[in-house]
Amino acid sequence: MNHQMFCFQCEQTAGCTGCTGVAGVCGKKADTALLQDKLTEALINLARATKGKEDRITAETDQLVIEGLFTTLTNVNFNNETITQLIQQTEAQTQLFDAEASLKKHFDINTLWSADEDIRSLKSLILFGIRGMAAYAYHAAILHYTDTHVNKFFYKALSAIAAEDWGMNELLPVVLEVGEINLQCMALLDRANTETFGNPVPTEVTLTVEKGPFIVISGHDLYDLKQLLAQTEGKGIHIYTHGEMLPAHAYPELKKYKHLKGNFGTAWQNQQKEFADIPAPVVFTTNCLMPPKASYADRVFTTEAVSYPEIIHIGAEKDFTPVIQRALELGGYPCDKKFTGINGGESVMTGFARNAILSSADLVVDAVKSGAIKHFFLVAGCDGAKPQRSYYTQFVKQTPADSIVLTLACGKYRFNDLDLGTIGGLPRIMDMGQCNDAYSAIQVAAFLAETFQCSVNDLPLSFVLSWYEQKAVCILLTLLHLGIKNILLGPSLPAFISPNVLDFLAKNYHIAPITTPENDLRKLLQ
Ligand code: SF4
Ligand code: SF3
Repeated sequence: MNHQMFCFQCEQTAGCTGCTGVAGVCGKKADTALLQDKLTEALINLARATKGKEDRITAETDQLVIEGLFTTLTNVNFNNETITQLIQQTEAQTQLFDAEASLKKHFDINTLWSADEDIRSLKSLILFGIRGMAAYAYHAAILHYTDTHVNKFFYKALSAIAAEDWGMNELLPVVLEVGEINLQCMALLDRANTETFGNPVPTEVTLTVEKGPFIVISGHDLYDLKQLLAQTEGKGIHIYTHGEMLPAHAYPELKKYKHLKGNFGTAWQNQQKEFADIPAPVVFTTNCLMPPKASYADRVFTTEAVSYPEIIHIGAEKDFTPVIQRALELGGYPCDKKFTGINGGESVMTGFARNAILSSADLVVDAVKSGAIKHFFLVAGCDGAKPQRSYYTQFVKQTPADSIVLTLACGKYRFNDLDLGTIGGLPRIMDMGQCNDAYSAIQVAAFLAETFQCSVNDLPLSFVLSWYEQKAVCILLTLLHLGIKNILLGPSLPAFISPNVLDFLAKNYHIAPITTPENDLRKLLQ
């Protein structure tokens, strides 16, 4: 492999095969990609060095592994300086377990990229899956929720990537175990979020921005939003969510802040256009950060694992003063400014997480029994730039009037501003939250299966998923671990799935690519 870089971990990878030139489609430059590879190698070496010395692993070691993995997720960190620091810290930790580690043969990630395609495929599923899971573990840890099972598994999975003589038989169980442990990790984050901020309640969120200074906050980290809300209270600054932060409006401990006003913009891939001329700063707490254009780079701030060269980073002390000052300087719009979603809607609903839906369980069950609800669709996952993604808008528009669309993650911006009406008081589109709230969807599916005494696969419930980055990979593995069949996946299949692995998934789980909304709906409603 003589490429300047090699990365194929996300859906927009060049030519649907791999980013290999001077920069990836996401804007990650070759030198940054090489440093991320080096960080991954260092994490694998650390995991191997802990073997037999697990009792010496500390909270600091766990945190480093989690942060290191999260840092290499798509659209998180473009900063060579912070990645280099993480490599150094990881190497120093490795020395604590194995002083001679530097003398021994290091794992070389190129052996992974150039391995037999099925081995490369399975090991990539493990690596990308744990990168996604690490993001969830990171958010939970910020709220002081950790799980030893989850943390231990990172070392096992990292070591599996380096296992030299492992074939399909050894690697496949680890792939499914990523899904199993990710379910525990999403449960942990669900507990962290709901015990800290309360159970989400259905909430209408306006897309209009009121006049005056405001701050836009993006990403998945609710703790960051809470700090920002507390620090801006009474300062005449309004707060608007963006992207995956939208479901924050539904949490009682966040919605109680009157200056948490609404949601700005749509999904991540539109940020370079949507942020170009806003008179306000934007804070990125996680993915998806795109390289900021010069037109708005001086208004962007990062925090936690997110970083970009020359962009101001808010450190662990969470002092948002520079953001607040920028908001006051910029001053916001002179009068209220109306925005709409991609279908022209002026507001969106969120907050239909497990607790909200299950507390209306009687309504749901009665509507199913009476035939008022004949089908559920989970149309969920990431958004992205490919034009084929309009499939998801068309699909939702064409779902029959006696069906419910459950959704989560940023792919919902394709249709969450549509008004599809209600069934027996329940809105036909219900936003369950962020990607990690796939946990809520799993709980609701399990409840329905128990109520109707059948398996989830026998419910009138179809999974129509969209993927972009590695969180979607770990969630998909969780669904496979749960034995969920007949998932439709788009807009295209991952480049790292080899034909044999795809064949295995198709035979055992009947997973298939999306086709057209008309075809797929016909098939799913049969
Ligand atoms: Fe390419 Fe995606 Fe990797 Fe970026 S993260 S370099 S777009 S495969
Ligand atoms: Fe979106 Fe980046 Fe995946 Fe959490 S914000 S779902 S793409």
